[in-house]
Amino acid sequence: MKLIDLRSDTVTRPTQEMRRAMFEAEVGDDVYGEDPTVNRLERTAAAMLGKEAALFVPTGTQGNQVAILTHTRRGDEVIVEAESHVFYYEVAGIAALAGAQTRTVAGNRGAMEPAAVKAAIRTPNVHFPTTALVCVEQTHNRAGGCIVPMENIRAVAAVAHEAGIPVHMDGARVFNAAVALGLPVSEVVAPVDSVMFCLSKGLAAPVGSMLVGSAEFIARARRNRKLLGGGMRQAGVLAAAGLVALESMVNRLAEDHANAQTLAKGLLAIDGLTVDLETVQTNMVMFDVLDPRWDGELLAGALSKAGILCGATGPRRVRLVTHKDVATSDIPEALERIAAVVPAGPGASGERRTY
Ligand code: TLP
Repeated sequence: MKLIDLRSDTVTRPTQEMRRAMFEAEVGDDVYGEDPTVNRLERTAAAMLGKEAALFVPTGTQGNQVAILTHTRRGDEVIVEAESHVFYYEVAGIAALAGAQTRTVAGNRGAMEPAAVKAAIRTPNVHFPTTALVCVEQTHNRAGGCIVPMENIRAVAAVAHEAGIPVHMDGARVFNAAVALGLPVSEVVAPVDSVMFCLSKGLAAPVGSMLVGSAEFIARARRNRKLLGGGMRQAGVLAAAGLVALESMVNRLAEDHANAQTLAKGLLAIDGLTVDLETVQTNMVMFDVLDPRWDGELLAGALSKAGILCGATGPRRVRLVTHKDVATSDIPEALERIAAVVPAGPGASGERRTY
């Protein structure tokens, strides 16, 4: 049985072109600033995003945490959306690494009300922490890959900037947003001060993310990357794949978005499942199981046994992610298998799967 891996776009494997570029990469010691391929990747990323400088980091999590560490001091407060990756999935790094406290603001499909962000900003008071940073996420993972509207990001950034507070964007999938919006990525990130984006998700590089911002910010971030153990040496072998990702893998994200649409519409036609089609905007599909015999983890476990790898993201919710290693022709096959599993019920094995 062919496995159709819809767990995440993180599972994408490097292309032949990436492997060739990695094999041929010119390298040096990047901690000394001497790796020409890393330097080229950092210049390319900064130019594409319209910011002054960039830093190559091993993971998206480290990129976000380096950014937060660089923007804050111990005892500061960081405003985060309540379902954001930096808050939900980064092992409490904001507390454990930056020593900062989080203040969550509820979002609507990832979008925080600017008025709620304004209300959450601390005024000077001997009792209060200092609000040092506002974080936004684009696209929003737990909202199902929704695009946070540009006017919302602009309004949230305006509220923060009026109070002299910088804004960091977790843009792990910001290129998905740019492609779906038909905008240059520089425009999507223009309102914010720093951005982390991943090379290793839909763009299919094997490893790596970028942190982008002002030259002064990136110089300080470089020290914090070293502090967190992210100063890599001949990292050009990895950066080479990242350059191919930026040069040749961005436009094809539209195929993943089209596949997600087909998948979502097919799921909606299966009895016992529901999907809010309005939330299917990029390469993710979140569906809910209504059939009371199932819950999200049980269904994700049964689907995975049927060769549709996926995970639960809520009590009744399963996430499917399209990416370059899922072909358009895999979608009808996936739907057929899902349509066979759901009416059959969970059976005895009771295997559970989150992600
Ligand atoms: N997300 C992963 C899991 O960690 C949940 C996934 O499969 O979606 N920001 C966002 C919005 C992300 O979705 C992720 C990864 C990261 C940051 C972290 O990136 P990595 O995995 O490179 O540390």
